[in-house]
Amino acid sequence: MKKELIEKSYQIAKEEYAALGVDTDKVLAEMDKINISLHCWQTDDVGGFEKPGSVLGGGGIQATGNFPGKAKTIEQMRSDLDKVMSLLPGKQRLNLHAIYGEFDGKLVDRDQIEPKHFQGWIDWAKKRGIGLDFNCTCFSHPLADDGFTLSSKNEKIRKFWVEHTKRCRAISAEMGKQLGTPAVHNIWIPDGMKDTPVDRNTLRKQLKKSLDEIFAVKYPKNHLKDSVESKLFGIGSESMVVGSHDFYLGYAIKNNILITLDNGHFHPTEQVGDKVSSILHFVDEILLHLTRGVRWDSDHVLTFNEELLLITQEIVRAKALNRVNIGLDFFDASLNRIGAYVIGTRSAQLAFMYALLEPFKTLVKFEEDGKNFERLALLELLKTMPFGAVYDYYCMKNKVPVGQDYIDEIVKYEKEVLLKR
Ligand code: RNT
Ligand code: ZN
Repeated sequence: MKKELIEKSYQIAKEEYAALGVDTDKVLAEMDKINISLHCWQTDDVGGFEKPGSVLGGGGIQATGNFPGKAKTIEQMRSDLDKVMSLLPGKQRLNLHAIYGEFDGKLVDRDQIEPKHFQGWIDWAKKRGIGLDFNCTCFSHPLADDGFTLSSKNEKIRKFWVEHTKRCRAISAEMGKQLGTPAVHNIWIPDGMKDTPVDRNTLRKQLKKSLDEIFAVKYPKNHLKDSVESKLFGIGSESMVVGSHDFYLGYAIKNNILITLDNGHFHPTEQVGDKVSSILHFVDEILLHLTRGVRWDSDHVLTFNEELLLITQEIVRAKALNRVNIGLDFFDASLNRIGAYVIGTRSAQLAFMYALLEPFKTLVKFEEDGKNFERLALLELLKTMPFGAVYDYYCMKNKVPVGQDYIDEIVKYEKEVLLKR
């Protein structure tokens, strides 16, 4: 797109927003504080590097499709991530799973991993001046095959996963320490039952016991932030998930840790956006897993839709941006994975920008005065305001492709790199 056109469009947008009392330059400055943590698993369908050709196994999460070009080595993954970041304005973080260590062709089981297996990633992040986040991987493993990990009644299995998760926290703390920005460590486990259970209680007691053992080790807050992620149901855990929302919300509040809100993990009529202003009264921070569920927790590529918007609007309206850690969680193997990555991350940025461009004071005044018509009318009018021009200008300022120019870049990368793998 032409520079002059982008600037001209921005000037018009700036004036239009100013008429509503919104300062677009201030919004652009705010946008720089929105650091989205890129989920590394979009590059390889949650495969990881434990052994050559690792694939996602069990756990009720699925990547479907076989688009060519999936990252098969750490080098390929890093090249993909650099490409993605070169097409995004602002600064990102990287979110790793434990299966993405540098194991040098040796089989290092999950209860044996150490910070040294992630030193390469720490150095990589340091070079780019970005932070890292981390996740224990309690799936795609023989000891997760019977459907229970941290809630297992089998002591050998439970202990194995406790050890794994403890090590993951140690690795996260090391990342945070070396990089000077706390790593968020997220715990998600697949544990649940396909058919009607009769002893939910003991399973939840086991999970609580495991978490207590895991969190008994303390780390400085500026190195590590702990978070727990619930789920309503998964494939194979339709009747009960041990780590439900009630369970983890209670645990997070009582133990002063973070709660992860994955918007694919609730009943479709439940709105994660509505939860923000409830939960933030009781926990210091939350971690988001932004995704798009189509009929179920399908982890489709994030798009700029009303569900996402409500989440970003409620965070901005509550002035809680500094208490929200933004993560993404989608993995689609049916289209160019790098393209999918950029679409989803740009959609998230756009949704935050849209929320920041809202004339909040005016809308609240309407609400307080009982002017419901005026409130709804303005909310509708905002949908056709030129926020795209503001985002384009933001991209230009950050020297990344504007508008459809990023499509050409992805197509080129597909031809020159992805299709040659
Ligand atoms: C699964 C959870 C979890 C995973 C990632 C790979 O339903 O959303 O966050 O998607 O850890
Ligand atoms: Zn998630």
